[in-house]
Amino acid sequence: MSFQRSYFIFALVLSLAACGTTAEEPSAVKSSASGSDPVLDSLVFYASFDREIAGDVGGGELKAGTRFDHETEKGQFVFEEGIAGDAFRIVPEAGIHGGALEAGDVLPRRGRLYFPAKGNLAYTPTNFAGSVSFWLKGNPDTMLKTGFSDPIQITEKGATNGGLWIDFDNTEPRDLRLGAFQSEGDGRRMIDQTEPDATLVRAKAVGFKEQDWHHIAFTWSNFDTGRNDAHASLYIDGKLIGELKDRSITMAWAIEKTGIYFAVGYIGLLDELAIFDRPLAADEISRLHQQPDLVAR
Ligand SMILES: [Ca+2]
Repeated sequence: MSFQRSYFIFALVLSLAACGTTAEEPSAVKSSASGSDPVLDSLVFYASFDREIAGDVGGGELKAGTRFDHETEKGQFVFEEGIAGDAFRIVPEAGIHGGALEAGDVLPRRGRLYFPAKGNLAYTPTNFAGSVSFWLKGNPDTMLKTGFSDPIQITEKGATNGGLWIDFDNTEPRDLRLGAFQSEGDGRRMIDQTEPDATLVRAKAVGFKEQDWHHIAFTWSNFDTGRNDAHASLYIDGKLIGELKDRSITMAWAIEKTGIYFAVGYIGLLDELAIFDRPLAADEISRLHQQPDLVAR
């Protein structure tokens, strides 16, 4: 180990010790890391929503688009450039850090915003892993207008046909769920989300209130291996809610057709969306919770 690296780890440990578990010094670790932070090094996509509905960092297309159901062809989609309508806007300084995306209404024809997944997600069809982190402010029990709402849904074909997502379900009060549903094909079947062993992690009656920000994160590994070794974890406000283990979960995405859909049917604020190329450790998820500006530029 080089002196430089030893010094960096020493400085990091000192910084972490100084920080404790409070959020009072949000930039302490980041400033000591100088770009060598393992969390920052794993970042593949980041949307601050500070100034525009677009990605700030990514290896693919950073502009957001809108997808609608085709008007007449069932199961077909229409992709449009840019943000359709006026349901979505950036509210300066309203975020957990800087500005935030405000979703004020739902779009017709199941319209939804997306970032293209290609280049913005470390997808490999033989062993897929990563993490997603973001913040929400809003009350799912009083503000949502649809049966289900997916703040994040990464998919090519649909939520339960190769879908990786966070949703609020249609129960009263609503649960927050992590879903990781295999795609149909090559001997795989679509799993219905009502099945008792559906690949879901559930935070029962999550109870978010209008005025409170909450940090949501999920990690996954060993997807698309073809073995029963997939793993996924859901965290809320830095706390591990639950895990999926020892399942076979295969997305089999055509990545150029896959979207990182966001604020789908959501009403409220969404901020600081970050995607990583590996399953972050629990202490790294905790850092993202404690330091909302950790990946900010
Ligand atoms: Ca922001």
